[in-house]
Amino acid sequence: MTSVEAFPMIVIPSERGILFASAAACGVFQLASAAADATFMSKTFYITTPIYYVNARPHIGHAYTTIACDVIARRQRMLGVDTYFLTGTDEHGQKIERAAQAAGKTPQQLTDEVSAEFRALWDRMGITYDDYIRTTSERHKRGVQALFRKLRDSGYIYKGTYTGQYCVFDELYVDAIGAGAPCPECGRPTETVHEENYFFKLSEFQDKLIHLYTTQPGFIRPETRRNEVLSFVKSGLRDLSISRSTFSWGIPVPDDPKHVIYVWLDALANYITALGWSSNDTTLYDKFWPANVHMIGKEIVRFHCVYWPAFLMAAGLPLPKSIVAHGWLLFEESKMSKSRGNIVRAETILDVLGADALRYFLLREVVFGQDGSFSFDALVQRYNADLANGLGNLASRTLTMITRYFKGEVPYPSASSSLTADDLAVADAARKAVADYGAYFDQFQFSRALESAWTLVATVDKYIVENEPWTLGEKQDEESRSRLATVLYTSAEALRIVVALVHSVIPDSTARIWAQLGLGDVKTFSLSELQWGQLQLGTRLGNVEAVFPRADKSTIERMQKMEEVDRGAAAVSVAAPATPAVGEPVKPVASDGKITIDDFAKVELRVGLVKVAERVPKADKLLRLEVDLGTEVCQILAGIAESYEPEALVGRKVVIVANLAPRKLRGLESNGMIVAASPEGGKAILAGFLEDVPVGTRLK
Ligand code: ME8
Repeated sequence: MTSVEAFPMIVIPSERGILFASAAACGVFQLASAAADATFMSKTFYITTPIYYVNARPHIGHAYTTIACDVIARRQRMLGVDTYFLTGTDEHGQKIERAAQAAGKTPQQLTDEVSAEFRALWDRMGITYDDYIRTTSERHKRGVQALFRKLRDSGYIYKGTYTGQYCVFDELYVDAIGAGAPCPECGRPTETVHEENYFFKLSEFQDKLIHLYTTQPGFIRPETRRNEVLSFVKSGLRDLSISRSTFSWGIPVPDDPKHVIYVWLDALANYITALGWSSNDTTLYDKFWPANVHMIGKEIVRFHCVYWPAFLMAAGLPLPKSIVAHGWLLFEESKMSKSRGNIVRAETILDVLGADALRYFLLREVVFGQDGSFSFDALVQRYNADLANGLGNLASRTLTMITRYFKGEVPYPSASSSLTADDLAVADAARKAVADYGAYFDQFQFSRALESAWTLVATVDKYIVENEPWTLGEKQDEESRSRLATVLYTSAEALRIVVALVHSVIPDSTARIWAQLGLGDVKTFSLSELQWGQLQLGTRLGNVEAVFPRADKSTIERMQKMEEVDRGAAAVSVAAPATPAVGEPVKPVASDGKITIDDFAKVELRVGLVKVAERVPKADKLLRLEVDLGTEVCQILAGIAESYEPEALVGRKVVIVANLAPRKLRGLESNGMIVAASPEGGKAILAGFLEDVPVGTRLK
């Protein structure tokens, strides 16, 4: 095989270091110069996802962050950079403890199950993580305790008393006043916490943090998030409580095991404990820390951009180079989230269209940094337009014609002297695509990077249509054969360039097209050497077959149905817990004595919010509750005083039988019944919800 010389060999600009200006838009990534940015300028590259909570199963919001990291990690590896990619699960804290309780499991059982579910999904999607950290692992616990000691020994921790509101959903101390006051972040009722705690001297880091944000503008991206954090820190920082003592599902404070370490200190430390910081083997830490990119969703910016750098500064450790916050995936107009119940599972899309379709859609459709809506219609439309009709069609027609007209061998193009303006324009478009793609990519502007690759696809399509290789193929004269060879060579070479560029985004399908081009394993290709004209003449094509079959209308309905069935199954398991109420034994039902749906409908089960809870004098087992049902507040007497402290119930959402006839207990009227499980010989466990649900909602 000879390398092509017919096209003038112009050295293309390096993929990195191209000056580049982009439109300023809210939440969109923008830096004046990729060259000035340290994020991609190291010999090694370390990228992390958030570690996901295990109180509910994964959805495409989690997949979005994980895919973005995977795409970057794969590209770094293709550029020859020694890369480490970390993901994992966040398994401690009150939220997980309660979720386990509600599911009738131990926290360890729940975390084992859900963590495995996340990992299995990433494996199924071909996510190329190098390590999967779980915060319940011994290596992590040891590292967190070492960090706590280090902060304490450096004089940044003291003991005090915290009285105030805590949002269990966000695991966040908040400035709100009064029991049940709404959390300023998520609007859910907060709980009053009065505890002796360890405090971290966050207030001492205000000036240092402001200095960090102003001297390293790339530390927080995009710009809008940096500005938000800057004004938050400028408004003043208070010391932060970093331990809890009213529950036990966490890592014990060294030398004071009555306390567990605040879940965010525990979780953030994963980024260094996974690398073996402070362990016997710090090879990975020495090689990869500081991280190049912590990728996160915008709702956890404060933890990553304020608390985390402050902890690291206090411990005398280097800071990550960049924290990159993307926007939210919305579904049915609001943030896709387990608590709202409006999630879409990745599995549905994987089953029907495959992982590449999901990866491409999320990065192409959503402007990274901004919120973006997900819909099955848009997914299928993009898939058909860009993958089936775009790249897929370009590949199949180019490769099929080479097979038909040149017996499956890449043909010789004409000598450079006889290249037409059309031929040269395609080569120029390819060079531009390589340069633009790299520059946009390094700015985290994935949708624009992909747009520039697809501009090349469109250019080649137009070139093929205008040069009609199928007409040339009918002729046998030398001139037509030579022209046909040039057109097909040019098309195949442009195809090769697109495939190499977008391999990290759609790895499976591009690996197949690469093999069909007769180029072997795309993983071994070095992206930093990508140039026009490298396709070797005489390369024998592999087996040519369609990579993206067209999706018809029924595909949308199929996916919607799959999600409906799944949601229905989840709803049934919530609505039918078959849990007898405490102190209200359910009459035994004969095994053949099934009830009808109408019988069940007579019981009005509603979501209630406990506003007041107190002991009933001289009644050891009874609590008096005032429960908000949305339309009224009712008084309920519940036999759960041996299972719950009254303070722990205020602000909690419970299931109430709302249409029970009133009755008197200890002289007090009880209007309704609270639903709980009563395991044999154990304490009562209140029925609850993993997702947030509005007060008053009927269970049916
Ligand atoms: O916050 N759109 O875990 P988490 C986009 N354990 N991204 C979304 C999303 C959506 N609708 N929903 C979730 C935690 N994500 C902590 C993190 S890190 C030390 C501890 C993604 O399970 C996004 O990355 O609530 C978001 O930040 C993360 O999942 C939150 O996951």
